[in-house]
Amino acid sequence: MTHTYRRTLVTTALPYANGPVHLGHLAGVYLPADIYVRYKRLCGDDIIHIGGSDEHGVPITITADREGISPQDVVDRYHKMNAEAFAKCGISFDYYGRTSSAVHHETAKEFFAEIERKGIFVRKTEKQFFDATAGRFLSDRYITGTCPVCNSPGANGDQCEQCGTHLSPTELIDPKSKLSDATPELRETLHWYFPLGRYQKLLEDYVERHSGEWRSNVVNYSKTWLNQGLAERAITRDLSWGISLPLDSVEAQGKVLYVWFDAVLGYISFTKEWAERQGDPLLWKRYWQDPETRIINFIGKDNVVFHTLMFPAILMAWNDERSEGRYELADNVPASEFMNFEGRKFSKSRNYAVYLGEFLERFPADTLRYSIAMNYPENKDSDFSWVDFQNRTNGELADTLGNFIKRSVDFTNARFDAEVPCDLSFDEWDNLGIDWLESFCRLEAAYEGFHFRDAVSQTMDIARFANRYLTESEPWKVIKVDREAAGRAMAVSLNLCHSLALLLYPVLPETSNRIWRMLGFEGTIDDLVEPGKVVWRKALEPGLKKGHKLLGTSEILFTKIEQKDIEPELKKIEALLAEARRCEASEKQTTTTFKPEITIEDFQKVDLRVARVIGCEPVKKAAKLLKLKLQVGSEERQVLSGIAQHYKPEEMVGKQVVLVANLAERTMRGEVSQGMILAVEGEEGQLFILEPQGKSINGKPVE
Ligand code: B3M
Ligand code: ZN
Repeated sequence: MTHTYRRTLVTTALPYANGPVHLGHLAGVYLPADIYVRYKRLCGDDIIHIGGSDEHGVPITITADREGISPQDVVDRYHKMNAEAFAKCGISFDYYGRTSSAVHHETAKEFFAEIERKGIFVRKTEKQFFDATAGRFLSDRYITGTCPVCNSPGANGDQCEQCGTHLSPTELIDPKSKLSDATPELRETLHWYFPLGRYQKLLEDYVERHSGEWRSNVVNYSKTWLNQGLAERAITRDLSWGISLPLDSVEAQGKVLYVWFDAVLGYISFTKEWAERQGDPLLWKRYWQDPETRIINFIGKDNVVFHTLMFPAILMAWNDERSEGRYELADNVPASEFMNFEGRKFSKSRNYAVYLGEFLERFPADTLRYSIAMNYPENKDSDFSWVDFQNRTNGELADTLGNFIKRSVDFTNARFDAEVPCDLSFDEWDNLGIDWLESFCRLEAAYEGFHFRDAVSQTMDIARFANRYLTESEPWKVIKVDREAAGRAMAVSLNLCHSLALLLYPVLPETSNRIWRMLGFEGTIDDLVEPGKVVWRKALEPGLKKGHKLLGTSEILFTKIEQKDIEPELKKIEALLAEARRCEASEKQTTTTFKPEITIEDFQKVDLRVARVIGCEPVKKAAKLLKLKLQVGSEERQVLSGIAQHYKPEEMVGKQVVLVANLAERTMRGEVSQGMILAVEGEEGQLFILEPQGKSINGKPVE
């Protein structure tokens, strides 16, 4: 990037305030953003970090219904809990807002009204399920029924968790309202749609312009959507919780903005609230409406298209026909992959998670920040495990870093009267064995490229070097014969402590401040940062002069984690894993008992035939489905089968399969399926289709 910016605005995805944030959230979004922001602050950049709670949306009303409390109670509880956990973890937001605030409601309404005024929205009447008992329209998540693809009960109106197929509620077999258990009826309702297609070209240019710089996952997700052609998306819902439409008309009553339409605008509202708090209410405009500001949205991979397509499209609609007050689009959208936990995906619904707040009650924030940074899921999913956490804390933090700092400070306190014994020349510093300039360039490149694991491990290499230096110089022996040489070794060591305090600040802020204090500085490193002041580069030089007074005492920076400390955690994991497995097993309904007995006549009702696959293609928006064209004797059939994760379309063509030929025809995803093919499920959920062997058996019955 050749462009230089005057200031940077960092935003982090707004977690739903319907549950505590867990380590997966921290790893993917908040810690990397905080590391970046702290680094830039040390560089003297004008940078702010804006985040907050997403307090609308169906997940919140579902939690409220389940617990028998109001949605407001839910968001009050989790907003507070998450804000506190982040603070305890050292995530240094400049502002942490909430989308239930008045400023946010106004901002979102203003956007809606402006786009409505320009006539950009499309209105459409559609049929939607209505629960007559509860007197409410039902959003997708409020409807449950049997999955039309895999037949498992308890599928949601938007997706079957069992086979993963995305559904619309009308596709469910025997739909029921989750509110009352009543069978919902279809009623007409009017909704506002945002025509994303109107901005197709502009969005293509936007993504293309950044495709060399953005992460490939971000570019790929965005392009997949663009290549399919952007459709209209409903941005209103029939719900009582959310931001009501700023319209007086009867049709607008009882409707709220779709949560994603309002949530992304939260970044703007919260910047306004921050500006207000700075005593300069218009300051927010400099961060959103000035091309000289660099905007970076840190998110997880599941939020990509909302940030690279939908949010920009909303801003484009606002900017339409405007010469002033135009919003700038994000310059980068670093999306992480997922961090798993002990080899499995975090799952809130299964309670398979370690929550941030709870973790920090047991272990210090910096040890967590370090372990997570070293497992940052930058390009691929990573894993957090207790043993890895223990090893890194004990080995890298306690034995290497902590040990080095304490030995340096203690020996100086004891033998040199807590004073830096001598000055170091630049030559001496440069000849230590670290190429400072080169290291700095590499570190800076790592931070600027969002390669946080690299940045932190390079920093740790310097700590390792320092620890080795002290051990090998043996000042405790040398001092007996050559006090000056020992003093020189201590001056080097203390200056390395000074550099490390600064270099570690982005990832280990609390530790850095503690080192800073032991080195005899008043205040903290946080106090040093201010826009325009370059603190970062001070780490390049020997910053402690002869006679500089240390604090005179020392502290242990990291306590080792004993086996007994993590034993309960390991036990808990075992229990959670067992529970998750039980859940899965019962969901899969794998029974060792057989189905009830049938007669031969019953069996003969099923017409099984050998068929050959003569064509096969994927099905749009159904990640698990393949559409098969089958030759069955003289007849051709079309069958949809949930095997897309296990077989490629091209490898299916030519295979002989067993077809249930007299199954009633069914429509899913707008495609008819005339029968089903037989398959068996393997131990890890993989599917094997049955492939009868033999020549000239096509169309023959299987008996
Ligand atoms: N709350 C979804 C999520 O937490 C959503 C993010 C909003 S970012 C504006 O994954
Ligand atoms: Zn299913």
